[in-house]
Amino acid sequence: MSSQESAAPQGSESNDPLAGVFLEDKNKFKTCSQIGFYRRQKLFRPDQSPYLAQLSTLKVEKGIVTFNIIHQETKVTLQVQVIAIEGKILRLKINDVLPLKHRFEVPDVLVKEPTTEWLNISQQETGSVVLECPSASSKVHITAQPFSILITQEGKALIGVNSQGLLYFDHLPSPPPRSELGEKDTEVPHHSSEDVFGLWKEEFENDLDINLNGLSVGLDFTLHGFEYVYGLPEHADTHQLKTTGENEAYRLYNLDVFGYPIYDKMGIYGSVPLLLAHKPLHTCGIFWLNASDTLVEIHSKADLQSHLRTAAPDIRKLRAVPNVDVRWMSESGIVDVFLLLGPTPLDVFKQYVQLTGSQTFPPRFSLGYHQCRWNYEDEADVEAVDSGFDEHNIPYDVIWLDIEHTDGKRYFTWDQERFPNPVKMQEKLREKRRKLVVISDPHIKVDPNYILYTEAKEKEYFVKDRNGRDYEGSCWPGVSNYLDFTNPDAREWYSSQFSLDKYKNSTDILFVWNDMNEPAVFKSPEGTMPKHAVHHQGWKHRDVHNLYGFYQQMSTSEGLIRRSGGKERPFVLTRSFFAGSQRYGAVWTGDNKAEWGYLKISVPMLLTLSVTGISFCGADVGGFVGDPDPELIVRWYQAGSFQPFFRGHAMQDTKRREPWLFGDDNCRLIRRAIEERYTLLPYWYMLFYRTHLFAEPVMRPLWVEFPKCPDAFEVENQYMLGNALLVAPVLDPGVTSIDVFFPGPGEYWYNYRKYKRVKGSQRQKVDVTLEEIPVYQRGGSIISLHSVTGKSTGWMDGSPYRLQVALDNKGSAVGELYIDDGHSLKYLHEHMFSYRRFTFARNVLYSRSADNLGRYPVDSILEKVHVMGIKRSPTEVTVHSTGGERRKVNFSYNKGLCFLCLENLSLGVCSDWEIHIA
Ligand code: NBV
Repeated sequence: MSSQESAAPQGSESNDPLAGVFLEDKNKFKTCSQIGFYRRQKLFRPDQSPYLAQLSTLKVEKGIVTFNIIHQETKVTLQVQVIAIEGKILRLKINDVLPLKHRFEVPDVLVKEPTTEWLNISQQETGSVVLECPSASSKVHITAQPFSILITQEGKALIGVNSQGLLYFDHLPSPPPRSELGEKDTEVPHHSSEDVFGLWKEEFENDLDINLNGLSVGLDFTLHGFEYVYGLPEHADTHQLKTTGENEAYRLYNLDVFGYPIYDKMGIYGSVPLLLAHKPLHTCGIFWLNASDTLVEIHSKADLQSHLRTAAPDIRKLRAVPNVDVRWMSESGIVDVFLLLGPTPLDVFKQYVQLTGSQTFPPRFSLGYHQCRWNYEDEADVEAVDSGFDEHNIPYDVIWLDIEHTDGKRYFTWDQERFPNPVKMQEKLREKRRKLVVISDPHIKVDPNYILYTEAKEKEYFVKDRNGRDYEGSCWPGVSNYLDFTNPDAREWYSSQFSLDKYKNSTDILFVWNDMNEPAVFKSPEGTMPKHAVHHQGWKHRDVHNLYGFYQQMSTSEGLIRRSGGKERPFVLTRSFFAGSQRYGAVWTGDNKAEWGYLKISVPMLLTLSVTGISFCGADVGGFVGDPDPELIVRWYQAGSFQPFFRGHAMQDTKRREPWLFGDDNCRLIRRAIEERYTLLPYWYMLFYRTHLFAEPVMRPLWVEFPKCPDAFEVENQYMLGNALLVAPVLDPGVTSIDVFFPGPGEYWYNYRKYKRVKGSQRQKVDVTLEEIPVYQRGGSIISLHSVTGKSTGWMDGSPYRLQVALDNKGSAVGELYIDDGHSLKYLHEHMFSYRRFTFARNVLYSRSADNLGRYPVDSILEKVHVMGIKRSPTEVTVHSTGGERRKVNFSYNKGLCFLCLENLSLGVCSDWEIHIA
């Protein structure tokens, strides 16, 4: 079926398999009160914890502390483990002592089994034990009755665990018999009481989900002295997490929500169960390693003094206000939680990355502009769009093909009528050093003539239904089976499909886009796979749901690496993700709309992804659903140009929107926005290298760069790119000025394009025109830029550089530049890179190596240096190169702006030299 038939408009006939697919209807998704484990856990009231720690069972083995806790009514015993991990991380695991059934423990997300450190018993009394973790300068206070834990640092309360007594652990057996619930099945337990509250079954959209194993878990945490919490993507909501109301929670459940509502806590495409808490002198994090449906409640400044009355006296006096209380509830699995103790934001990012891995270092082309549409119809269309960019002198790097390029939505194939000669098409793109990205979804058409289907079926690589047959769902190709990416063999097999000999008509300039991998299933409850579907080793879909997209992207990215014989960096975009997805590529925020509200919310959404490890993220420029007016699209290009993943995309049946279709003036503005991206590419590339190496997010909320400045904690319409650029996108129509907050007492900020200085720690009304969005460079930074742009990033290889130096109030600045071949893994295996540091101090600009291991030969030229903040006109400027050579340099100086401009420098951008300003 072609897409023209498949893109059913709203309200189409109900016998149409796609009816309702494009319907924006929140009722298609569960609210908290429609979720059984939520209802069960909410019966539990705070301050009545039934658990008692049996401290006599406490033992320390290889630094790991283990003890039992007992449910005083049911007498069920659980085991608690407290583990100190190098780098100031504490891990807490709670699991059955004698399991009737093993619970799912999330595999493959942690990059390795964490290295443990020593925990000692420092104090033991009746009813309490204090453990000391010298490496994290913290103590763990365990109270027996009721069971709770308090982490302190330097004598101050930091994180309380179960301090509200909400530890929840479903024990087996407990629910009523299946016969009473109306379904025959093979799962375990027996019980006689009635399911009066509907606690063990959910009826939703004609699906009866009976979860008699009911392995739900939950726990509460108190963040002492904290007011600001962030994280927990993905929600179309503010960056700062808000207090949740009655029957409300942030849901982490990966769902395909077409045209998702904004300012909403419902779960959308991906999940990272990481929450960050910040106050002026401390940042910490809670990483809840659980891949099942998860709900998180947040309450601030709750008065919890009452339960502390029962705590040991030394704990009571440690209490600080204000507090944030966070309650996690998950449908299955165990309690496995990592407390990242900080204390700085960067420390927390490092701690998280140490556990889950860092952002993969992307090939340079992927930092350029991407042009996508559902769909570029055929080869002629691709060629026309590609040359349109050249005709209008707009740089771009990648053209994308959506589902219609395939033969009937059979991925890894081509529609032979529309794309009769894909290799030739790719070769033409290659000539301009451009690339192609094609889509590859996880559903596989049930078709005995489709080799992918027959092979996967024979090898048993599909997810099963509860009756043991291959699970069938409906998606783009019609009836489909779903690859079981949780099976390592299936992943390996899927990876191998990307090899050039298997994937017919693919070339090495073809990269991949994984869509619909929540997974999306039409006409199924919540548009996804039923929770009772069965995966590898018998795990239920409910256990692994949030991992599905993570695994597909893992397998795709490994496939692309293998295709190149282990030599090239892959590029894979995914819609669904989990903790650790940063290791495999980029993420985008799915089906947004061509409305100002969606442009506005793209900023907090991307900031949240960025602080939870996923630096390479972006939102569809222009908005996917609907038609943007010219002002909106211009503003969106200007914003997108300063966001990490920069792709224009549009839904089928929207008006064509290549930049030149908006008239000459708007086309000029869009060109300008894209050119600014290409000019700044050296800075972007360096930021990605640093996020890969040092875990620093590329796009940063102001609180990360100004952690001591409370005025910055709530700002989410501006952000920093690295530590040097402050970006204030225009997010509303028709405005002639915007309010910009310049953070940091003592900081200098310089207009990025016009060099005028503004002092920090103030708000200013800044005039704006449609020409550009306000961007400022921070005093004390040096950024590297290209001085000219070209057709594509590859085209600009070796093009000249310019340094933009912004002096701080001491007349100093520092910045870095990273260069390599832009695509291979040689930077990693052969030190084929050049990493440079530029320092400006006492009127001398130095160029030195930042890493002497680098041995990549660079012959690019540094053409210009611009210095902002030079207080008087120099009398002479000289260049000193290695080997003692000295020469004078021409300069111009603008007194009003304190701006010095050096041109025609002709210095090796990666050589050692000094520029002396006398
Ligand atoms: O493959 C078609 C679209 C794609 O263009 C979009 O980017 C994805 O988010 N896809 C969703 C499926 C259909 C959405 C209505």
